[in-house]
Amino acid sequence: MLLSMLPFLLLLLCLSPSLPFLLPPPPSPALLAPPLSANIFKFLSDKTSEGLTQLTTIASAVASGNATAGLASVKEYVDQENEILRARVQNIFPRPELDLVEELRKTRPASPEAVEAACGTLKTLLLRSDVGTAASDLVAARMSKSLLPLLEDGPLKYSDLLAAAKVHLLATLAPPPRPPPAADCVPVYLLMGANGMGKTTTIGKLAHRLRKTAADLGNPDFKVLMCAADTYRAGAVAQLQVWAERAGADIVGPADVLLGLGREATAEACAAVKPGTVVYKALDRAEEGGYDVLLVDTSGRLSTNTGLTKELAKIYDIIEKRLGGPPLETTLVLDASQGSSAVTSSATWGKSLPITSLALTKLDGSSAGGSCVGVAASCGIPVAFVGVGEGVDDLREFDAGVFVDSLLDVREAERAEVNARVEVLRTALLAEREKEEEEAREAASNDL
Ligand SMILES: Nc1nc2c(ncn2[C@@H]2O[C@H](COP(=O)(O)OP(=O)(O)OP(=O)(O)O)[C@@H](O)[C@H]2O)c(=O)[nH]1
Ligand SMILES: [Mg+2]
Repeated sequence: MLLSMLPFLLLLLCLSPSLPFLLPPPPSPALLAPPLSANIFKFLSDKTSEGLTQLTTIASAVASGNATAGLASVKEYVDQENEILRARVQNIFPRPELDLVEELRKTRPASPEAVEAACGTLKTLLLRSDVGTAASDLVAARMSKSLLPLLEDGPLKYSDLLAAAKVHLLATLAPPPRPPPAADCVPVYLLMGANGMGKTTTIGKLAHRLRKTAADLGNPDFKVLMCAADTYRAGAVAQLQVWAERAGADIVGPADVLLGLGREATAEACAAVKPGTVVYKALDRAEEGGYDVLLVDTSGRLSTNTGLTKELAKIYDIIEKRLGGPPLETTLVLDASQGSSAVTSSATWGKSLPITSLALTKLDGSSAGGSCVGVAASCGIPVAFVGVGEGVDDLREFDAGVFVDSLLDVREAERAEVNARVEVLRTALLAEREKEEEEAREAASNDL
């Protein structure tokens, strides 16, 4: 059975976009004979219509006894798929305002006034890209402060402007300092957000990603536990169960609480179990079972619902108390198209519990990713993940560098020079900060 599944597993491996592509030695044509081709057919047809076309090519190659050509065709297909995925991720970021970028590209500021004007243009670019007023003001002001001293060496180059913008945009998107997560206990991801944002799906994708990364790093036994703390919505536990199976994770739900108490786990009884009690049970299980990570799914709620917000805070408190420190991540899951309402809800929830990261979902749709990065900047919460589809592989870590390059239209040919300038400016910035801190310390000791 296992042997007969081998080509299918190899094909899955090849199609996985984040794995380095290692084409295995071609299996014998006999192994690719039906009914295995039916399995392959199902997998590819589940993907895209291009997959279907590729399948036909492979099937014809195998039928004519040329399996190597069939596999070569798979490789080509994988390369194409990876390219599409890369483009999809790139496209989630705002399209640069090319007229403003061109204006900046042509300037060679040689005076403080010209530097101010260039920073003003950059600010307009950020505002038009929905980065938000506060963040745009801050970046433009810091940019001009970094650039003015460079005038001593002559007129500025476009790479100086880009580099200054990049340094300060990255600083704006960088995570703020926060207390370290609890040590020596299971890392917990608590996912929260309004109804239908993609919490459960993100948990499934995250579990898969964590397990796959661990396996790539040589730990195929990485154990993920999911906690089904959405006891309100009928079907929510079953939905998470499906994701647990898909991702190779275990799950604790209200039924486990009831069974632990020797009670019957009827649907009615399960719905009556408090989410906090399920979380408590999951923490027990994670500890006893030596799990590597615990992912907590919560029910959808509006930030205006004070009762449900209190309940979320209670879940957070239970975790914090049990761990002796905060969860590793308290992640607010947002549908990327819900820009302004996201700012309001994150601000409201932020008063009840510290949100440490955002997961932006549905960025594969037509929604504007830029406004959500504006949200990240205005909420002061970094984006950790982006969802780019409904599949188990469709979760990406947010790359602020790629975002900023896309926003500023940094071209391939310019990248090395810009990044070199970024390093120079960053070093100068750090030195300046250290000097300021030193001066503050001296002033404080003089006051004593
Ligand atoms: N296209 C796309 N769809 C997504 C993505 N993430 C989630 N979805 C879809 O969004 C819908 C809602 O996802 P769920 O994970 O059930 O959302 P939820 O926040 O858990 O919903 P509630 O539990 O009802 O609050 C589902 O149909 C998902 O398949 C994404 O990144 N891209
Ligand atoms: Mg859900």
